[in-house]
Amino acid sequence: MSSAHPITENDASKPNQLDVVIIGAGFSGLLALYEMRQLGLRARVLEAGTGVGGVWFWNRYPGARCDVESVDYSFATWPELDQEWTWSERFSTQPEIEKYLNFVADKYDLRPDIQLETKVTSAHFDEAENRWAVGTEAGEAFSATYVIAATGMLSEPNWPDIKGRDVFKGRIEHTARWPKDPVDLSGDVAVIGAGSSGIQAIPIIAELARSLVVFQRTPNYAVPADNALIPDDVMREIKASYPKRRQAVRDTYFGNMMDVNEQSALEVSEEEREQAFLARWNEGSFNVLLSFRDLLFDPEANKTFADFLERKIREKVKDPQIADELVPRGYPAGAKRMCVDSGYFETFNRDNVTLVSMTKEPIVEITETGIRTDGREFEVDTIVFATGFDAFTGALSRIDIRGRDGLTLNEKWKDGPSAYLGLTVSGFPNLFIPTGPGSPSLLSNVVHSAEQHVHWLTECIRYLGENGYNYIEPSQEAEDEWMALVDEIANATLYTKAHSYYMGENIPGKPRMFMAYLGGVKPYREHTEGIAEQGYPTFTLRSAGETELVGSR
Ligand code: NA7
Repeated sequence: MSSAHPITENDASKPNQLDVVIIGAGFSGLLALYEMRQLGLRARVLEAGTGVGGVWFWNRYPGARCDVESVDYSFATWPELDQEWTWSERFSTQPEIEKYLNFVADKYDLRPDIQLETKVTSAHFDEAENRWAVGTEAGEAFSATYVIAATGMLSEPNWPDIKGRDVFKGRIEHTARWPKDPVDLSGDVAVIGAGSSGIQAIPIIAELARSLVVFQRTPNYAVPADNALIPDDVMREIKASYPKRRQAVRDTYFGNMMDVNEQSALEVSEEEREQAFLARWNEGSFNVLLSFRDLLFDPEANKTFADFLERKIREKVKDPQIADELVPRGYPAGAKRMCVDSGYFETFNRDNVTLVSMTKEPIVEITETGIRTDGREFEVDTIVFATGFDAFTGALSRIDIRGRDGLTLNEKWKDGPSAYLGLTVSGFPNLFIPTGPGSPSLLSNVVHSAEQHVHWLTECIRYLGENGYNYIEPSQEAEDEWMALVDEIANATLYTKAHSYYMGENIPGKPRMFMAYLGGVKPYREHTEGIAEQGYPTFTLRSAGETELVGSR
């Protein structure tokens, strides 16, 4: 597939002079490396971790697993990989996903161009040179025409500012930075946070620990995963029809095989509604969210859904007072990220588990021996922060990114992130941000969306090369229009009615805005492909002259 491209002169004495620097070795980064090589470009992945996997490298806490079905939460790029790899469970565990990504790295011989333990700290665009200067924590310097910031939207852990964290004499871990060596959870354990990570970890920690105390700020809606091993014959059938399945997923709303019931929740009888919810509930995972078309649009329809979910919590939790604490209130069901659980609510029936509702009993401080609330003191050996991420912008904001005229990305995004198509940024030429803010990203099957972005940017870089260009930057006008559309679509839904990380609200001081495109992966793909087909009319394309057209490597 090699073709003539403006690539960096291949000078063996300058190994860090590249065509493309890719930051991060998760799903996006690995695929981007493969694709850049297919274009004949010299690319290197710089990855902070000691292994590949991105979010699936770092999030190795007990119970970590995906909650989109593995057969869809995987690369569609390589039909041969679909046949070769066999998922064991409907929702695979972190070790299996990490193994898969390592398998991909080996199968496509990606490792020679992946530099581990390399934390990128700066990326400055030099307009005269038409190159990005990329710096690392260890002081290494790289130079590249293009930067693909495959840093992930859930990669920078949120460490809330709770007084006394540094005085605690026991062990503190964060779900998003869980160590590779085993963590002894047999003693008294506290978990702070009850989002997806907490909800996955808590049932398992409860079984391991002598005692577990869960500090919950906002109760979350959770639906059962209904996880199971995938029987051999089912996997055979999936493999036989994989090409069709992969194709079908492209035309869905969320990028997975779930379909929306086009009825309104309000147009059916109460009994029919209950049956519809139950049928989807029994299918497991997010299916129940799509029981009716208007659950995330109409407050009244949403109320029927919230009531159903509340009944389910009360069925599972024996103590009505504890159930009461676990029932979410004050925001539409599904407007915060729905969690997918395996025995979460039932965990609160155990004698060794205590729930502390932080709205009533806030944490005052962490002490040398545990956690003190304004009413009690809990002595623990281990504190687990399951407090999530500085989502969408956290990883990028910690890199000193400077575009044209020295403009920093943090300055540009001080009122909230703005990215044309959620992938490129005006003022920051030749920078691509797979699954970036303003794209379907975390509001879709993120692996599907990562792949779509990487394929799109690969076609874009190919087009540039084939037409003698090496500079691309979206217009500010197009970017503004795009972000207005993202906002308009979000405001037509109930997503903006909850305090959530989608809105930046889990991080004090972060601008409040909905950070994903909610129009669905199919319209998004069609729109972005249309722009490519028209020759990128909303971008400035040019040749910066400096890099020579020297052909493929
Ligand atoms: P989430 O979903 O952001 O959950 C974090 C949890 O931590 C949530 O319950 C938060 O409560 C809680 N939290 C955050 N800050 C605090 C403070 N200061 N005090 C107490 N509790 C706090 O992150 P996860 O890691 O669980 O899941 C992230 C994604 O990973 C998930 O959506 C999937 O895509 C996989 P809050 O709700 O903010 O009141």
